[in-house]
Amino acid sequence: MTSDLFDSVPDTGPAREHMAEGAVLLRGHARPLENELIAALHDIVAQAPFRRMVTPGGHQMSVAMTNCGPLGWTTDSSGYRYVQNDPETGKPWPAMPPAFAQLAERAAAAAGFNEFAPDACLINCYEPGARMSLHQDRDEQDFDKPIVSVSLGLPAIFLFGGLKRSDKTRRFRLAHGDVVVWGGPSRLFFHGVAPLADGEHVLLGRQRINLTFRRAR
Ligand code: MD3
Ligand code: FE
Repeated sequence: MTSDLFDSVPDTGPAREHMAEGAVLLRGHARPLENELIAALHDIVAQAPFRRMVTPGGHQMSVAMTNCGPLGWTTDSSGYRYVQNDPETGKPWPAMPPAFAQLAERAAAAAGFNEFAPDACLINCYEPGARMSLHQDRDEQDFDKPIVSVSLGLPAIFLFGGLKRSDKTRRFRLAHGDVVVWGGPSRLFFHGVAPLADGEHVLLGRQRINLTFRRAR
């Protein structure tokens, strides 16, 4: 009777997926920590609210951002850079919660990158329709260090290309609790996020949060 329910193919796939050389998707890896991560996120946002930054080209981003940790990524009309203080408040960025740093370090190690010690965590907030156009992350000093990302809330379609902007992109669905480690050759691959589809997440409502852990200096 109900056996078709149990026979259906899960939409999640294997727990660990190889995306490209150096890029590993750990599905659901952050789920055991979801409540701790979301509580810490609320504290961070109370001190350093999400804001939509302006690119050097003069466009306001659809994604709202904030940071925690010793350094935070920012952009304005004069360029992209990492800074110690929140330009909106003049205060240092909120501290990186131990649960954040530990998750990033352990995920990096699981992907073969030992002793990853992030000094920056960029926090992206997507509402329905928000997107991130194809780009490379090149504002960090050492491209041998990976970037670790943690997706929370609504699922997104992640676009993953190659070293050239014109390389074809593949699509990956990133859902709540998914962790990705981007190192090795994939560290400089072009990537982006398709416009977020509307929906309602049980813990986070109509939004997607992405934590990206970096070693900036
Ligand atoms: C792949 N964020 O913040 S996941 C970004 O979902 C960014 O918010 C997306 O791209 C997001 O820069 C994508 C994080 C990510 C970060 C760096 C990468 C993916 C990457 C560097 C190389 C390849
Ligand atoms: Fe990026």
